[in-house]
Amino acid sequence: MSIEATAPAALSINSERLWGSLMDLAAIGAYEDAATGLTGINRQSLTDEDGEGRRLVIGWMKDAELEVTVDEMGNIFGRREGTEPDASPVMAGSHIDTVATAGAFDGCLGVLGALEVIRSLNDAGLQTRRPIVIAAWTEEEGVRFGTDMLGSAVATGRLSLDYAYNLADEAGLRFGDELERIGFKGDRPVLLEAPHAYVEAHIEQGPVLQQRGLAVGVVTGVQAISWQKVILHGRAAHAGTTPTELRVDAGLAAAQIIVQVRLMVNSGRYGQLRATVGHVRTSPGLPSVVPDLAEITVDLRNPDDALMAKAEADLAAFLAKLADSQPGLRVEAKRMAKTNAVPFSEEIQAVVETTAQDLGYETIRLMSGAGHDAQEMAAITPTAMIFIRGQYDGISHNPREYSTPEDCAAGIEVLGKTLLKLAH
Ligand code: HGY
Ligand code: MN
Ligand code: MN
Repeated sequence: MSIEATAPAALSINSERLWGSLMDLAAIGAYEDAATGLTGINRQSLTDEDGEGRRLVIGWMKDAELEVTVDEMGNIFGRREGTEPDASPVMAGSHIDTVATAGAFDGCLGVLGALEVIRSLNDAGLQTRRPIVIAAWTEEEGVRFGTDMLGSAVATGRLSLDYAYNLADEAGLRFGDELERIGFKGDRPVLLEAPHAYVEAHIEQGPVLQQRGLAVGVVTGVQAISWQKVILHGRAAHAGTTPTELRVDAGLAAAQIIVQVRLMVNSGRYGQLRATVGHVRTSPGLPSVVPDLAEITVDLRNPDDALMAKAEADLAAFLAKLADSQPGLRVEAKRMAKTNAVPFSEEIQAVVETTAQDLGYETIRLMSGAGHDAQEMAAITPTAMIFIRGQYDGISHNPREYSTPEDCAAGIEVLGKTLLKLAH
């Protein structure tokens, strides 16, 4: 498929307006973060706060004269008509749901940046041949219902609507019911017709651009992701009277797994494997009771699919052996999420790169350590991403996440000019 890349007309991003929208959205779900002393954001998907954020963004989309639709997964689309309405649209977007300890930029910069491009096109009275559609995808983070990129994965056919509707959060609330409860179970059919191209702007969430002194980066793809929940069943017993040899200590088994995944990373046998046990819960959670239940999550990341498969297989073998280490211990592993490494379109990367350079931004190409909706869109259309420099070593999933107004404007200017080229 040919990517028309012609010089775009003049487009100027309103940096203050972009920053104002980012801060207004960040106010929804804001909380005082004790760990950092900063204001964090907790706007997890399908909560009341998410509903409020969605309604705010939809209001802005309508103010920008976009035709707004909501699909069966609650994915929100805003369409700006082109001079050729039948031409397949150029899409841009990201997500506005957050982890529980978020900053103001992860996902939101991509959605509000795409909205700023629309606002700037309106200001300039610019028409594009192709329609432009901006998207806010549901449950990208996956931290509430346990599967990341959920909305975009169903829209592109990787996961089913039924699978998504039946996911439940820690309190047992079903995704489908929560979607209905906040009023975002839309009637637009969820399976998305392939657009002409998809471009996502996102804060880098890593240290590379800051280390290189660059505002903008061209993303080559996303590494593989594996999430699993491991549940360890032991036997509750008195912490004082029970001899060690009679114990079936679920907490000990959990600790052994936490150490084992770090030993795997350090072994070098799995390439650039990264491993995180982010959630640890023991029950009954009392100082004088040997835990009979432990639940942990294991997040593995690897740019190499084969080495990811090797890591998963070796971890599974370790879990099987672990059960023998304490007679009576039962080990249960449940798949939460799994995506292979995804390369982005060379053509779209080239359009982003030349656009940035024509605007005077030096760029590098880099792989994404984090998952993004763009990796789902890459299955149905030529796709790439624009990374925007984060400060403080690019910390993210933390209230310290920060990008400057200048860098945000730079990245969204590149997004705008890229969309103009693709929609020409
Ligand atoms: O976990 C991730 O990589 C993304 O933030 N959902
Ligand atoms: Mn994100
Ligand atoms: Mn995230």
